[in-house]
Amino acid sequence: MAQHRLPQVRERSIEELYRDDRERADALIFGRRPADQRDERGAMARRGFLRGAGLAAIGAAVGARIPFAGDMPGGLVPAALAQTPAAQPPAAAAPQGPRLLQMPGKARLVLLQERPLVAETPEAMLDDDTTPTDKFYIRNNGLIPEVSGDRNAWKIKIDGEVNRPLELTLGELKQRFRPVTYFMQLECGGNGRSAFVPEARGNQWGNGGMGCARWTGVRLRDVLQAAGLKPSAKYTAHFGADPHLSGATDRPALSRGVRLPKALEEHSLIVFEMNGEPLPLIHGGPARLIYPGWAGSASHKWVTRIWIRDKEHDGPGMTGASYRVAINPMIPGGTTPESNLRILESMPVRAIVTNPANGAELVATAAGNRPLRLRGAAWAGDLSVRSVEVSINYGRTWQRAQLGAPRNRYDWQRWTANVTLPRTGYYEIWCRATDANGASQPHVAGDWNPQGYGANAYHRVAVLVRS
Ligand SMILES: Nc1nc2c(c(=O)[nH]1)N[C@H]1C(S)=C(S)[C@@H](COP(=O)(O)O)O[C@H]1N2
Ligand SMILES: [Mo]
Repeated sequence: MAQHRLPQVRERSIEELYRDDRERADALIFGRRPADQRDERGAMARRGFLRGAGLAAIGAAVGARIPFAGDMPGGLVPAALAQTPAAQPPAAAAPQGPRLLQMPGKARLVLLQERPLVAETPEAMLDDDTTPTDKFYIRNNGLIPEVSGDRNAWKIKIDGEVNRPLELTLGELKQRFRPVTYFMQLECGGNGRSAFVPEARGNQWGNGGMGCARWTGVRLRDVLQAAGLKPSAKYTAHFGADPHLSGATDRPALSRGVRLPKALEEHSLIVFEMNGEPLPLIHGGPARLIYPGWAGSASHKWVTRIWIRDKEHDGPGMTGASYRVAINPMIPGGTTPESNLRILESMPVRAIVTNPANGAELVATAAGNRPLRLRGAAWAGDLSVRSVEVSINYGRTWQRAQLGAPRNRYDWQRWTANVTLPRTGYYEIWCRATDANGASQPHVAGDWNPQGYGANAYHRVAVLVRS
């Protein structure tokens, strides 16, 4: 009987494939020589889908053995290639790979922009129960202000629709009002943006434009009550000390606000400590606002003035398509009248895998499989998270994770799950959360909007099990 012999193909990881021959790896996966189209390749890959690449090519790229290949949606880009640059295998990223932040007191975050300074925390760096300050993402719209001298001399003015305009130093603020401490998540409105197809304008965040720190400050509502809110008070307007990118000091880099009910919540704070230390300059010290659960742009850093207005604020970052999402769905990539856009407030539900890291290589047990304990976090803006599910077979079946309770409202919720990867090969761990209202995450980013807010597609992590 003639024996059928398959050619001996050594299985290779994506990392090896790219390290050996980047051009060929691109060609294998993308079916063309994209030397002059690498940016497009990168952009498409991050969005999670390929144009016209076959499963065979993907299999070849990831080392040919994909135990759940039959469950893989057509056109899916392997997560090993589709995640944030930092999480990609270093060899793949080498030529125009991620630039990492180099800043005293900060971890090597992924630099998304230098001016203004924007840096993202790779998901696997969000594995602590409370995000350490050095790992916390950075988002600036303008320049970093120069602050010197006594922190307690920092002044904050409250004016507008109040009976007694106040100007308080931080020292006075600490004396007059009771400090409180909460674990609260802060998330950039653009977090997840890189999942939008077509690409939406702005920093191409993965899921790491967020962190959950321990914040200490005084309640904004106590301060506003001391100033005496007039019945006409409807909205806050925030101003800070950071110069506009142009260097002009009379032009705010950003000036947003919130509806009064959010400002009066017990968790809306004027913060002066982060994780038990004086609030660092890069995170808005000496003092900043924190409105947990809402787009991070409301949480003004280096805050100097809170102007109470009788109508929706219209400062830089409040008008046009800035921090606005579509009311009725719009055609992705198209335009929509301003009347169909509303201000982004509470952020949508999201879960991330924080361990293992994307691209992890694991060794199979003697039994040929690989048990794996997954860890992650989930949060849902103003809401709590009801459940988190994980899948190892491209979403064909889902398994419920053990979900922890928040330590206080607006804390993120940590989760764990045990899975067994049945044999050697390439896998993707997918996770998704459902919020207290029953809303879950979409497979691909939905609700496209011109500046790309609120994308909360599933987080996917590539894992290779070797013998
Ligand atoms: N004064 C000022 N406050 C600001 C910003 C800014 O550019 N200037 N950026 C906002 C945005 S868009 C976000 S997401 C958060 C980021 O806070 P962090 O840099 O401490 O992570 O700060 C907000 N507060
Ligand atoms: Mo942001």
